[in-house]
Amino acid sequence: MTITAPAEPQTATDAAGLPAWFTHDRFGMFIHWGLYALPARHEWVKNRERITDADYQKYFDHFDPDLFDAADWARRAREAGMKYVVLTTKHHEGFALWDSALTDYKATNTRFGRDIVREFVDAVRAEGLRVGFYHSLIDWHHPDFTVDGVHPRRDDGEAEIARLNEGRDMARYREYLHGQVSELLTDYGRIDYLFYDFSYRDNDHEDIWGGKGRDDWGSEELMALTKRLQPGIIVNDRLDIPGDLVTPEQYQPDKPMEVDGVRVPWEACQTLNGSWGYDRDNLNVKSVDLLVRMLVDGVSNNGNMLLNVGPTGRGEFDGVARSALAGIGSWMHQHARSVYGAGPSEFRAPAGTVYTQNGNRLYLHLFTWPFEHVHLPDLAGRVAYAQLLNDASEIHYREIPPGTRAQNTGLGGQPAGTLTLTLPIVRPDVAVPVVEL
Ligand code: H79
Repeated sequence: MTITAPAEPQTATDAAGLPAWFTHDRFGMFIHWGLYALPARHEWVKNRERITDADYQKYFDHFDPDLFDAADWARRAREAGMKYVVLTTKHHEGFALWDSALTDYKATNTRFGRDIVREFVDAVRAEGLRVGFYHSLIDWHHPDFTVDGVHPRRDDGEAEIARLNEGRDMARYREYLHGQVSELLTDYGRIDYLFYDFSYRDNDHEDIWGGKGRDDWGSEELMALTKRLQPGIIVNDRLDIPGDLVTPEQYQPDKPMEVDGVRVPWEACQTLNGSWGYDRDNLNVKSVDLLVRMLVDGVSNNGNMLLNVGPTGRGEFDGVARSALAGIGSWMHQHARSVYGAGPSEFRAPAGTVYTQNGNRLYLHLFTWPFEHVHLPDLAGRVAYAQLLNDASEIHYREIPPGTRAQNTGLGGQPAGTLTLTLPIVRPDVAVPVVEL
């Protein structure tokens, strides 16, 4: 087995104590790939459609992604402006994308026969990007993973659950879970990020709905193991114990997130069409404009965006994903400065706009394009120069100095302290125009 050279160590931490790259880089790629790419109708298909192991076996038998090219994935991530890439090493279906010694249910035992995780980490590092793993806590394949409920709810439910769980033993599953994580964090060089998914125990309503949580996963031990094998790794918050960041899913926070009144790093994971796995017939796709707005809106609220791609059963990004990534990349090419290293601003942005700030640079993102003027409260006397970011063309502005009495300035009676930009009539032809101040 070849041991891949670790990426250069990164020890600098940000205010939250996180490796600083994470809140600096802001934008990553999520990749959901597994046997569910073949049915091509959502990664939860086995559960949703109650597909038995025997019936699901055909996807294992026919898994042969001949067009898989990790270098192509990594290059498209970099060209989109993404700085880290997170791959599903195992999703809930239980299929391992690497050559795990602890199971036969793995990519290397399919017709395809290759260690996908190995090719992935090598390719991602070769593009200068950070390596992240997603690992499912849930496992619908493992014989020791206990059943939580029966569907539909029925009177003999308790007895049926007991019958289904005969011979199942979560202690043995825990050992398997920790063992597989050890393999992933030992054999693939430096890993920068780990996304565990997910706990669904309602600790406040155990009597109504138990579900699985920290005791089932052995979360404290698993977290300690993770940090011991990979010092400096960033771990998410889905082990039912606190993590290094919080991970809203397909949800866009509208303000900086806090835990116990303290601002915390967060990352919104988002899909292109609502599905994580490749979903052929789901064309409910977010536009490039919307995706860029989601990214900068997140940064303005101190968050990252982890944008998902679900490669096809042949191993490629489909046309929908490619064009979305290319569109975002062309915006990032000119506007990355308003994203990398940027965060919330103390200033109040006018309606329909979003600020991000990096040091003394303020970035005004215009989600709509006004007629000529945009009025920026409290900025009079504080701006040395203004330009459009896409082409560095100068933007003129007028100011009403703080303390000035209300007057007819020709600027619609704006309050003192307002700085008014004069924009060109024609909106720049970019997803979201940005003025740098
Ligand atoms: O991997 C992606 C999704 O497959 C996974 N997380 C992202 C990153 C995810 N899928 N669903 N969820 C997260 C939340 C779903 C919760 C529920 Fe349920 C599933 C509610 C009902 C079914 C689990 C089982 C919780 C309650 C019952």
